[in-house]
Amino acid sequence: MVDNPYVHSVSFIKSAVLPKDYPDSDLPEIAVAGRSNVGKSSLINRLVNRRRLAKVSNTPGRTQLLNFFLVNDRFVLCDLPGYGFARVPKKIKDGWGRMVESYLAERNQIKALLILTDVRRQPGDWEKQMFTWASHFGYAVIPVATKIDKLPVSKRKPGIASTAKGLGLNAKQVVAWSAVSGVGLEELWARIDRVV
Ligand SMILES: Nc1nc2c(ncn2[C@@H]2O[C@H](COP(=O)(O)OP(=O)(O)OP(=O)(O)O)[C@@H](O)[C@H]2O)c(=O)[nH]1
Ligand SMILES: [Mg+2]
Repeated sequence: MVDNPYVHSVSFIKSAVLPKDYPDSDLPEIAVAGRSNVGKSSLINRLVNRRRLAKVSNTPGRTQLLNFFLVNDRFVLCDLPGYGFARVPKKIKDGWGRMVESYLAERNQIKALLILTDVRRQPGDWEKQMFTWASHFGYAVIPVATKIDKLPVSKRKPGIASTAKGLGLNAKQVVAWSAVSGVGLEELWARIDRVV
């Protein structure tokens, strides 16, 4: 991948499920949340300019642990497992809820939650739940509409507007994003800079 002016170093720290296994760090942390297959791992890779740092898959439910990455020796990104993959057994789904909820509740260094929604789908109760959790725990929210490249250019603005409306926001608050074309990269870095 070509050089990305925002990144000078990045590394995988570790995976974890339980709080006792979270990395020992007091750097500001940013969590990446969204439904399964929405493009969380792809967003991380594009953001830090690495093809295969976070595992990307066509099979939803690929990321099943909390994965932590150190960026620019300045902040930590946490790739959360996707919510709501239909073929995952109920027991694992309940486990997902507990894992993510205890992470959000106990990880004091979280500064912001990136909430991803596919621009082609209306945000639902789950996304609203994440907004509620974020404000409950006092985290900034950075809403991101992913896969904008999948819409023809003429449908992009309306797509963002409808995502924003579904989240109770105005269009300017939502970052239009494509991990394929790099749309949104500058905007997302600016928002991250503001919180870390
Ligand atoms: N066209 C397009 N495809 C994307 C984009 N982002 C992700 N994808 C594709 O969407 C699929 C899922 O991407 P992932 O990044 O693995 O999604 P995820 O949210 O991490 O998925 P889980 O870990 O299963 O929750 C892959 O086939 C990606 O190549 C994007 O911006 N544009
Ligand atoms: Mg993933």
